[in-house]
Amino acid sequence: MMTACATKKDANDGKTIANQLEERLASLQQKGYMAGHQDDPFYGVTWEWEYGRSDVKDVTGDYPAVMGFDLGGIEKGDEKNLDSVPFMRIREQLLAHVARGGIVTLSWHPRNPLTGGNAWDVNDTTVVRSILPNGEKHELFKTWMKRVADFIETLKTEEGVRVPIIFRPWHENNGSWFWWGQKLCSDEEFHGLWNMLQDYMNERGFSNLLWSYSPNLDGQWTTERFLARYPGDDRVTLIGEDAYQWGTEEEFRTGVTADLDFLSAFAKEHGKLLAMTECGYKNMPEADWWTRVLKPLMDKYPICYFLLWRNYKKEYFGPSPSLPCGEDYKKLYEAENTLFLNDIR
Ligand code: BMA
Repeated sequence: MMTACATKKDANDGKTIANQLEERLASLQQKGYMAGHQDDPFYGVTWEWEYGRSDVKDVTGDYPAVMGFDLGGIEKGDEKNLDSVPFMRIREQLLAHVARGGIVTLSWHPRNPLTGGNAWDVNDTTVVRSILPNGEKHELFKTWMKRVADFIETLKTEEGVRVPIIFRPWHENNGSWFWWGQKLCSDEEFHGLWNMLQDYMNERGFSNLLWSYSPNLDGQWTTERFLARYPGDDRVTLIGEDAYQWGTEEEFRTGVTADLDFLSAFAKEHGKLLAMTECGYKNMPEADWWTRVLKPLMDKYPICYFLLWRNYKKEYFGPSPSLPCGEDYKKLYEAENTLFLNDIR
């Protein structure tokens, strides 16, 4: 079991818990790629808050290998996150997944620290500047980072050992729909933002965090453009692609192919892991999309995992036995190169 392993290795070889997670991801990647799902153990297309339940498990008989959770709201001291999931429940289910040998990832959609709006409040382009040192909201943002850190601090095994976590802040930053997005800050401000959070987390001693840099589906990367906001080889372990099909299938295929051609070459050259850190097709209009569109794309690249976004009844990205796409997802499950919980522990 991974918990015991992580516990033992904590003081082993000078390797941090994040180093060990990196090695585990690299070695699992040799076997295939892991299936992931956001908010998997909390609710599904037809149910909510049932312990032990998971739409992925209902469809395949197994849990996804990777589970994703979001910290949005923790910065304000809220009891529930932006999608109404109690943080106590996140802690409990994140630790349960690690204990059964699974892998976990955290994202954070913090509110807008300048306007008080949500993460998608993009009317003001001085938000990032305002929270950097000397900015009018710097002190406020320090308390936000502290609350995130205080929560992460509690993510420990029963033996008191910090658990390995893929941490993916400031994602989709090449788009302009979050207050940390492309048009909302300069390259320099974005680096300041990334470094401020990472340096603070490092000061807090979180060597269990594996940092993922995950821009959105772009389709037009050049090295110059990518490097302009890339935090740096010393700051990133995994390069992610967040990619949804919003338009046509052809656009999705072309864009993802261009991105993964670029990102996989970059990752190889820089010794980084690669993953589809968010993906899907909202409310699955085409029952065979996973095996017909997504899988053939992913098969061409050395990705560690793909994370489908949450299954909320009005807005779902994963499978459910109640949906036609459930059958297709089963085929994904049965494929040799897709890994679920039982394949990785
Ligand atoms: C978005 C949607 C929102 C949700 C947000 C954070 O993609 O699913 O409903 O609040 O992610 O999870």
